[in-house]
Amino acid sequence: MKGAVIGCGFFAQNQLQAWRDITGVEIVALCDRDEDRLNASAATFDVARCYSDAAEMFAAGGFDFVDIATTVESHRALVEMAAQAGVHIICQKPFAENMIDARAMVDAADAAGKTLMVHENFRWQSAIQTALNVVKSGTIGEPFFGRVSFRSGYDVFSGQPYLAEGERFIIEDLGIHILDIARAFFGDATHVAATTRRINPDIKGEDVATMLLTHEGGATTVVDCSYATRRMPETFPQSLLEIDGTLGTLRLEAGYRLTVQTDEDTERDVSPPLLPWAEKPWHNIQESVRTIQQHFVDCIRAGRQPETSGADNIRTLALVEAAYLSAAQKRTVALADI
Ligand code: NAD
Ligand code: 89V
Repeated sequence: MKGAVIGCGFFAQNQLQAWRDITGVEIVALCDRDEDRLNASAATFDVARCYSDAAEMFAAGGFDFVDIATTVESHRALVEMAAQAGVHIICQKPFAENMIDARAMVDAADAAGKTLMVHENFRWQSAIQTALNVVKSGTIGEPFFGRVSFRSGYDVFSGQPYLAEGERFIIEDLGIHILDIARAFFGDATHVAATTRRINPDIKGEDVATMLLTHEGGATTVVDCSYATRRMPETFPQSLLEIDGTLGTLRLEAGYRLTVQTDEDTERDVSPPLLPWAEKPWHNIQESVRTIQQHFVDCIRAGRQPETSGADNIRTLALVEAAYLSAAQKRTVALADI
């Protein structure tokens, strides 16, 4: 399978590393408007075809899928271009700037008969997958309460300076992953109530968000995110879990410690492996990049819809929109109204 990557920035380096690990995949073309970044990635990953204009790259063709690793404002145009060109698409989160764009992107891929998957990788982290398997096995019974928590003081702005500049920050960039994890465990939500705060005076958007979700099955979850939490040991980029079920409880605690309490108590270390190209503390995220990209390829080969397809991710994006609306209007928001 031949692929092309658009966007050779901060995070694409992980995606390019992961593509090298996937059997039967070759990245044959790269595109970035920034020539320095384009040339540096082409040299590191030994890719001969380089473009500064995505339209030119699609016109030249010669690949089966495109990996869109740019920031959100370019996603709709690039997804539509890719659908027109008749290639499968994997697109970074946040999927779109708004629901109208997201729906148009899904429609474009459907009309072309091509797979569209969102690179929503946090649910693919191995610790989260292990916890999901425990819950799915029924060990703790019917889950009725959850907390998915990400609290950190890590400086994300040095690697991703644009995160300090947007009107929106933590819900759109990080909360989107944490909300998606809540969906993976508890299914879709019907209502959201949220509060937001900005603690760091040097950024424009909110860096603290607390969201209360009512799920279709009746469960309640608390999804809380902060980049203003100074705590040692620093847990970036771990998502911590508290899940209470009718037969027991599951906790994923700092340091990747998974405890399951039922009639029997178990505790295990579910630390992610450190891939040869990965670096702590990002190794948790980096491993999930390889897993989600493998999932994309497996789904195309088998003719299946990916778990985190565009159509699925619209429902995570709706939670983001609902949380911002709830915080702005200080009221509970029904997902049906988004
Ligand atoms: P970045 O700004 O470092 O890189 C983006 C690159 O895309 C830039 O080099 C830019 O020149 C290029 N670009 C933008 N629009 C383009 C266009 N139309 N044509 C060609 N090139 C274009 O950004 P980043 O930090 O790498 O983030 C990229 C995306 O990855 C964001 O959506 C971000 O939210 C996401 N991200 C995801 C994770 C994760 O774990 N899933 C982690 C970090 C970032
Ligand atoms: O995953 C992300 O989107 C990143 C980070 C983990 C730093 O929030 O932006």
